[in-house]
Amino acid sequence: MAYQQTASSPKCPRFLILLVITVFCCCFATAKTQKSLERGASFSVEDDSGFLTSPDKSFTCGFYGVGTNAYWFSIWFTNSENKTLVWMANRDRPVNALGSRVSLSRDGTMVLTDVDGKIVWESSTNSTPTGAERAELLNSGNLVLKNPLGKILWQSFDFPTDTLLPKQPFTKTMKLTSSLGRGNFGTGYFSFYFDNDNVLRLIYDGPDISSVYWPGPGLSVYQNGRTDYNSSRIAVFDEMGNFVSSDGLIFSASDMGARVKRRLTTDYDGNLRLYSLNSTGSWVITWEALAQQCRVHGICGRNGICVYTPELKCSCLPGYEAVDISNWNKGCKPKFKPTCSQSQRVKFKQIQYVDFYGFDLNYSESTSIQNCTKLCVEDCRCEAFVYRGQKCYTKGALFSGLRSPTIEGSLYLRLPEPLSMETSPAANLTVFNSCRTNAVKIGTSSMYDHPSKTVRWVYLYSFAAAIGAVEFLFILSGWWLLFRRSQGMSAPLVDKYRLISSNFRMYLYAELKKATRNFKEELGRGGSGTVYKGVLADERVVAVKALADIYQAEEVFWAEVSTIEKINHMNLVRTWGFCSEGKHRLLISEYVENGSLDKHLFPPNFLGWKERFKVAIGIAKGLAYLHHECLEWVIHCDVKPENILLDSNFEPKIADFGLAKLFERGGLNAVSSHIRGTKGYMAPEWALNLSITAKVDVYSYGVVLLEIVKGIRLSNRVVENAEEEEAEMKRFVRIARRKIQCGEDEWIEDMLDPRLEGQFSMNQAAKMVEIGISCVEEDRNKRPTMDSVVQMLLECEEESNIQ
Ligand SMILES: *[C@@H]1O[C@H](CO)[C@@H](O)[C@H](O)[C@H]1NC(C)=O
Ligand SMILES: *[C@@H]1O[C@H](CO)[C@@H](O)[C@H](O)[C@H]1NC(C)=O
Ligand SMILES: *[C@@H]1O[C@H](CO)[C@@H](O)[C@H](O)[C@H]1NC(C)=O
Ligand SMILES: *[C@@H]1O[C@H](CO)[C@@H](O)[C@H](O)[C@H]1NC(C)=O
Ligand SMILES: *[C@@H]1O[C@H](CO)[C@@H](O)[C@H](O)[C@H]1NC(C)=O
Ligand SMILES: CC(=O)N[C@H]1CO[C@H](CO)[C@@H](O)[C@@H]1O
Repeated sequence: MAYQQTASSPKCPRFLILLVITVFCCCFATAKTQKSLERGASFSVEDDSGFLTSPDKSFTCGFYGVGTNAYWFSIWFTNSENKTLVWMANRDRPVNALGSRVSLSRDGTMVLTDVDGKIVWESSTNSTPTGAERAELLNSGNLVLKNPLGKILWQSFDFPTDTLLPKQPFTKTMKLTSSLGRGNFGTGYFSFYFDNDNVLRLIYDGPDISSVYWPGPGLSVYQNGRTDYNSSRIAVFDEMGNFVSSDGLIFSASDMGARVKRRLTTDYDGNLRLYSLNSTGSWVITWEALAQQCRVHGICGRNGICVYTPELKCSCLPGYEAVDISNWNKGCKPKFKPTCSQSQRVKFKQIQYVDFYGFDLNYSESTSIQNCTKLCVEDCRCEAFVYRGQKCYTKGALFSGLRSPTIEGSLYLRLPEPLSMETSPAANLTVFNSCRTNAVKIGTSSMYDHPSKTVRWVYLYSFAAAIGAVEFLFILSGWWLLFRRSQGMSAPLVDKYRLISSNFRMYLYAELKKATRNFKEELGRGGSGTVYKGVLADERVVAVKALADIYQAEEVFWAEVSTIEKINHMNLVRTWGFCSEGKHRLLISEYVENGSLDKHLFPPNFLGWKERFKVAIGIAKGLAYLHHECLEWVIHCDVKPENILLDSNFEPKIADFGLAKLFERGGLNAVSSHIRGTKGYMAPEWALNLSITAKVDVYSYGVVLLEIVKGIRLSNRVVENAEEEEAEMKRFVRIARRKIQCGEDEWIEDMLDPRLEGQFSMNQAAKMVEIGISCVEEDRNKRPTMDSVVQMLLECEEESNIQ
């Protein structure tokens, strides 16, 4: 509708119509070429989107529309590809398309009204004298209100939004505040401003936190090349592209020189950039405050991690999910209930190359990771800790997360124990307490070991110390309802342990003493302790392993126990419970009648084909469970015939799992430099110092599988004779490969245990050799997963034509 009120006269309609038309034409004609808006005049959205232009036409002032019904009274570069806004009157409150208008009122105030007549914005402030006669848009992009003498009474330059233009002074009262996002003009979270100490800074001022991120927050004002003594707090950049500030910040556009249109903008991604407009109307960055975009704080919100690839990407920490995918500033929320209750246990996930800025609860130097973990476990506020070069930073909140290969150390994220393993695209995870060192041997396998022949690199280290329980509460199932307090620890740390299920319980030392008849029948001795046979009160036959003194670190023990408690599979030795009393640390597991595989397979003993196949598939299933299904992904790290026990039906049960530590190259050095496993069964990556994945078990399984087929020890366990024996496995693989390639008939018979005397399934044997060979590939990427091994073996399980 036209903005001038016409007197309505029902008596002369013709005249009226004529008048209206005249007025309309007049209006449109002037609107397009208008250089100023006079007092008393107004302009509506429907008239035209732009109603004021600067004399050189480089800037336009008017209504900037998005969609059909949202308009902002603003100033933009006329010649930029997409009208680039440099100033907005009402960034947080767009007006309607119909009936919204800007007017220079009688008292000389510029007023923006919405369709309902509500004032959305006005130029006057308490200090602004009224009486402006006209509004003009200058060549500099400054919208000014002038009095009849040409004196500027108000100017948009005094109220910047996110952009500073050449010659626009930037003072202590101003802020360049980013918009919310591309095409979302609302007030965002990032601001460029003069801080209280006279220094120009960039701050993230979000819904949860505020954090200064530029210049370098870790450095002093002087280290950042600034000064704080000049309190004039003024900065300006000239038409050549030189920026000079009273705090010593000086920079120039890379295309320094006159005649270029420039702007300095706090972008919605939190970076401050200087842009130049090129001849095709595109903006070219000629300077920016932060070279590394992820150094901007708050960009991925709380619990978010920023990755620069070189595109910026946000992702959530494992166990967390995005609050609003379209607005990462909102960050991520936990998928678990973040409580610190007694019933909740915690575990820590190591995330490499990640750091979070600030919010340190405690900082300590030269601390062990165990102590650092303990510090975090003890403090309910602690959400994670960063451990870097013996320095420990516990974090009360996780903001401004950043992932970069240059970051040393790791973040250890505190998560409630029942949370299952999540893989996050941003973070390569290491499960904290699975696949641990063999500091504590659990299970029954070692009783079958010959310690003299077994090469073990035992070391005492465990991340698990983490969980570091000191005091704990236990309710024994059934009748034995009683509380126990573990000994040998000092601080009250309890609460992290939930009640142990009825299938898994804590035993009293006296009970075990009785069950084993005072540890009378010794089944075996291993590096970590001695195993005794026992019969519990409920007549279950058990193997009781008394752990050697050296392995009695309470935290380690607890972590071990909590890991294996959950593991339950028919091809894995079941652990029934444990005992932790005074100096005694014992583990109670099922007694497996037939002893270990090596006792049955290798000469002078002999195992029939049916049993061999059953054992092969059973081990594969057990490992597949550990690798793929187990709640906590576990790598065994020491698969060998001695660790495979056979029950009365020759069903195999893997022992000694849940002990290895998942080694992570570049992780904690103390860990990665150690090797465990048994020579001959160890994958090459152990020696190559590569990261350890589940594929090390696949390799060991391959060796065992080939031994099952051949019926002799292909691997070497006799150290002094290493090379020769090692060669035997290699020779076997080489010959088998050649025979397969040449398509020799009957090749398989040469590869088999001659003692079988033809009593075997050709297909099964061929499949087992093929799988075995692929499992022992040097390149671990060529090895199959245990899941696929199970599949392949199942395909020929029904084989009945024993020849
Ligand atoms: C202009 O807008 C179009 C469509 O929104 C967009 O694809 C293009 O990248 C924009 N150009 C610039 C220079 O921002
Ligand atoms: C403070 O900075 C302003 C602007 O850069 C400069 O003009 C002035 O000389 C400085 N004052 C002192 C005492 O250095
Ligand atoms: C202007 O900048 C755009 C985007 O950077 C670029 O594609 C274009 O080639 C430039 N034009 C000129 C004339 O430099
Ligand atoms: C860990 O803490 C214990 C007890 O608080 C202390 O005795 C020990 O020295 C600490 N270890 C390290 C490496 O800081
Ligand atoms: C994370 O894992 C992927 C795939 O396993 C690998 O390509 C990438 O390099 C790893 N990144 C880091 C930082 O370890
Ligand atoms: C070891 C250490 O510095 N502990 C401190 C951690 O923070 C709490 C409270 O903030 C202090 O009380 C501890 O002394």
